[in-house]
Amino acid sequence: MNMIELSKGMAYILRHTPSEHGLVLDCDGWTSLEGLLEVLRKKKGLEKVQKQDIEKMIGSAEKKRFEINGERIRAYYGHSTQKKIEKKAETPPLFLYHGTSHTAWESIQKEGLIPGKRQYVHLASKVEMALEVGKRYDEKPVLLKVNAEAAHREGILFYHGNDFVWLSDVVPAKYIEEVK
Ligand code: HQG
Repeated sequence: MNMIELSKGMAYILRHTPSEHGLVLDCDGWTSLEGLLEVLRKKKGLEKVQKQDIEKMIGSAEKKRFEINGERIRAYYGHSTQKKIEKKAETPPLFLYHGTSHTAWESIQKEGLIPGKRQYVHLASKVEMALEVGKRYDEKPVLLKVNAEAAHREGILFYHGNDFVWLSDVVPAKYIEEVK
């Protein structure tokens, strides 16, 4: 079984299209693991997928994207569903990073980082990770450094995605600088 296909299929369903697939997410993003397996089994190449395959994929993935708890499963971050996933606000590290394109940077300087289609802005606690995200848009991405401590102190909320991904609502431009 192709683990990348499995991970991508799960991300698409759990982050963006649960209801189109007959799944209901609760306010923390949890849904039925058995329900998800039934949906995945309709996809080419995933007809025989079992809970163990998902566990193996999660265990071997470089990035923690999903979490299983008993008979339930959820995506840690990335959601674009209408009903907002509730996150508990937490104290962020001093600085967080974001990799993006030069075009996006032009408007980020004016309006700050905005969630766009997703429910939250996604930030990385590690430079390398932000650069990797940015490379999806630009061979030489713009690396942005967010003064998370100052933003947090002045009332901007930050939430935990996974160990390396932090989430936020709009981050005003005054807390963001380009790392050259
Ligand atoms: C940009 C991956 C114009 C923003 C990663 C980004 C991440 C603006 C794009 C997760 C803007 C949104 C999410 C503004 C922000 N004007 N553009 N004011 N503010 N943008 O895909 O952060 O591998 O929704 O810079 O690791 O790229 O899938 O967000 O370029 O954690 O698990 O709008 O996806 O995780 O793009 O990536 P996205 P993202 P996975």
